[in-house]
Amino acid sequence: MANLILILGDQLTTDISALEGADVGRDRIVMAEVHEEASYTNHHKKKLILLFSAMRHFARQLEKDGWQVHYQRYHPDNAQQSLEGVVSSVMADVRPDRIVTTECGEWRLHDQISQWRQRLDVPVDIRTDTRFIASKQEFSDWAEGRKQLRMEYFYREMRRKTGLMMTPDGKPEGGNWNFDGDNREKWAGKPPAPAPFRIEPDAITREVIELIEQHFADHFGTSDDFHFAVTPADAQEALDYFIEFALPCFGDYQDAMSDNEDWLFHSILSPYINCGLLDPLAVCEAAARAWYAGQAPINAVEGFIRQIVGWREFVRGIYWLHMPGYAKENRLGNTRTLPWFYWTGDTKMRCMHKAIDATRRNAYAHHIQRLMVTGNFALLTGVKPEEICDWYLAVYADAYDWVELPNVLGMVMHADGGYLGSKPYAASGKYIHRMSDHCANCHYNVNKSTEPDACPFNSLYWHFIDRHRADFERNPRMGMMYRNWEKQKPERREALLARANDVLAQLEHL
Ligand code: FAD
Ligand code: DLZ
Repeated sequence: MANLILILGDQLTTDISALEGADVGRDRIVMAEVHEEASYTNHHKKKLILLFSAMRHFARQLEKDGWQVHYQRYHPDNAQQSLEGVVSSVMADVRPDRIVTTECGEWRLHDQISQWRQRLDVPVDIRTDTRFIASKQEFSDWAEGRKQLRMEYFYREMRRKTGLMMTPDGKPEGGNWNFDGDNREKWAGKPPAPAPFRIEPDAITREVIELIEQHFADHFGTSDDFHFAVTPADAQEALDYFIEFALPCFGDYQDAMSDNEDWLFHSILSPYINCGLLDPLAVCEAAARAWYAGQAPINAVEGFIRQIVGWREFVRGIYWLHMPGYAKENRLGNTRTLPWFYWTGDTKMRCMHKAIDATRRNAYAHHIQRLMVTGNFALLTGVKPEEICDWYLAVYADAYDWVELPNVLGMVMHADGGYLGSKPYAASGKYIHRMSDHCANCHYNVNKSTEPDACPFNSLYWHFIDRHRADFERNPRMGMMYRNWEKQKPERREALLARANDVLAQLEHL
């Protein structure tokens, strides 16, 4: 009898473990565009287009390869609007021996699928997702007994395991594990940033764009100028383009922000890596080859590889180690509602406007915009973690709970009490000024802190430091901030807190 193989929208590779040992002539593959998955958050229109189009292209390829694919296209009148609904209706037809699937990336769906054995009365084989370098078990073994988890140490394990940028005698190439200190240049327009890689929409993608415009018009963002890759071959071209044109400068300008360049030297590969169009290890191997061939410097290549085999694997490990409780953490006791301008970009703060507007247009903002602009602002103003997490889950083409949640709740909001990061990335406007040219064009003055036209980040920073004294005063990495705060005259401290309170009172109108 046949197996029913479920392939999810972010599992679009023939190497997916659910297909291992499958029988082309016998087994039935199920893929489905369903309302429940398309609407559990206000997904950016471009994310929906990317996933539905990539799913359709993948299903077509599977059929060409001889597989029998039951593919449900989205329609609001479909009888089945959930994955469970589609699977159970196909089961009625196929009467499979078992359901086979690869573990999914979200607790919400994982919890549902784990109950299918009882609910659908069929064995369910949930296989390890071998696209990750560390399995959930390996991460949990590594974490066992450690009081604090630090990415850097986990990253070294992953370098050893993969052999990426390692010498034959087991040492890191270049003599250091980490070249992050070299990756802090401001970008002043030179060298010019490469144009973003583009794929023009084909007939399938154009049809999906129409579908999304028709049925998801109220979702965040715009579908205009959709140019993401939607097949493995196109995503491979995007990778080749990055390696040739952007990787050489990726390290130097990794932390830079620009008023008129959305993408700078970033790879823009996360949407493809996360949905299966690119394999993360193959991406790192391509970067390493560029270093061995002398085409990119070590600070760029090591920095890039660290993001993927270090941060990406680390946040995923933390997610599965601590879900579902992790999503409810709010150790700083935040209560503020997310300001409305996160959805519109309508704010006079130039850096915020630029990051949100790029997000709205592209379903993309680079790491420093996410961390030090929109994230930093939410941290300083004390936004409720669940509201800022839902925003990040909705607005980016690469957003899935397993990667978004630890980045936002842990790295940005410090809501897990410092489990993921040793100190909050709180920063004043001076950091944004140092790393970008936004402030020159801003309504607010980054060199002022207490005046009505002062950059809001400046006073908010000190307000954050002051109100969280009990949380951070004894943190060795924060001691200097508290000493600097104490050094200021009482009148100055009072004026800073008064300005911050004014800012907080008029948050929606900044
Ligand atoms: P590059 O700058 O070119 O980096 C290369 C690759 O490294 C990325 O493609 C990505 O796969 C990986 N990477 C880098 N940093 C991280 C990280 N912190 N965690 C996991 N992977 C990383 N990444 C997502 O994939 N999905 C998310 O939903 C997501 N949400 C984030 C939210 C916040 C608040 C922050 C601070 C970071 C978030 N990240 C997320 C991580 C990172 O910002 C994005 O992976 C990166 O911006 C994607 O763009 P890129 O492909 O051009 O990355
Ligand atoms: C994110 C997403 C969306 C928007 N739509 C679908 C869908 O219609 N069908 C599907 O199988 N998967 C979709 N996904 C991905 C899932 O919601 C979920 O995030 C991942 O499968 C978790 O690994």
